[in-house]
Amino acid sequence: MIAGCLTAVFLTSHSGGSSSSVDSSTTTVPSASSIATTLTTTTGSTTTTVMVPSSVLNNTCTAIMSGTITTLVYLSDVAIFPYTYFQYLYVATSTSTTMMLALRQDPSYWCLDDISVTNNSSQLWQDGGFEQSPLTQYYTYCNPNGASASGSISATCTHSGSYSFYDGSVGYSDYLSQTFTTVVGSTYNITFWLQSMGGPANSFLVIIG
Ligand SMILES: [Ca+2]
Repeated sequence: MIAGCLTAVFLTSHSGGSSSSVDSSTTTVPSASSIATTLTTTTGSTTTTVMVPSSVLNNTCTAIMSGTITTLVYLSDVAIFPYTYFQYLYVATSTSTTMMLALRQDPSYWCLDDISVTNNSSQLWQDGGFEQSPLTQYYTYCNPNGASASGSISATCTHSGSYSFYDGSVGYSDYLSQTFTTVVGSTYNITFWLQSMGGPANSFLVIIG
C-alpha cells in the first residue's frame, strides 16, 4: 500500500454506487517547486498509476507549502458521482500543517462540503461546512491562472446546511487551503464529502504537509 504518513485511505458511496479504494504515495521534497508524486488507484482487479501534472503541483498557490508533501487523493477525468465520503488518516511531520485542495471541472462543477480534520475529537478545520461568508474568512483561496467559473460558496449543491463549495474552474485548477497547528507523530483524521456533477475534463487533488 503506502509508505510514510498516510496510513489508511478509503471512500464509500453515499447513495449505493460503486466503491473503490485509493492508495497514495508520499514524497519528500526540498520545496514545493519540485513536488513530484504519483497516485496509485486500485479499483477491483485493475491498478493504474496516475502522475499528478507538475503544473497542478508547482505554482504560486502551492509555493506556501514546503517539506514533506503527501498526496491524499488525485482524481482525474472521473465520471459523474454523487456526494461521496472520503476519509484519510495522516500522521503529522511538522508543528504546522497545511492541507490544500485543487479543483478543475471544465464542463460542469465539483461540490465540496463538510471538510473535517480532527485529532482526539478536537476540530482543527474551520468552517468545513462552508456556511460562513466570505470564503476568505477561514480559507486561503488562490486562482493562479485566473480560471473562469472558479470556486465559491454556493447553495446549488449542499451536503449539509445551506451552502457548499461549488467549483467549475475551466482549464486550470484553483486552490483552497487552511494551515493548522499539529503535533509531530500524532494522527489526524481527515474527512470530506465530494460530488462530481460532470464528466471529463476534471481533476481533484488534496495535498498535505
Ligand atoms: Ca454545508
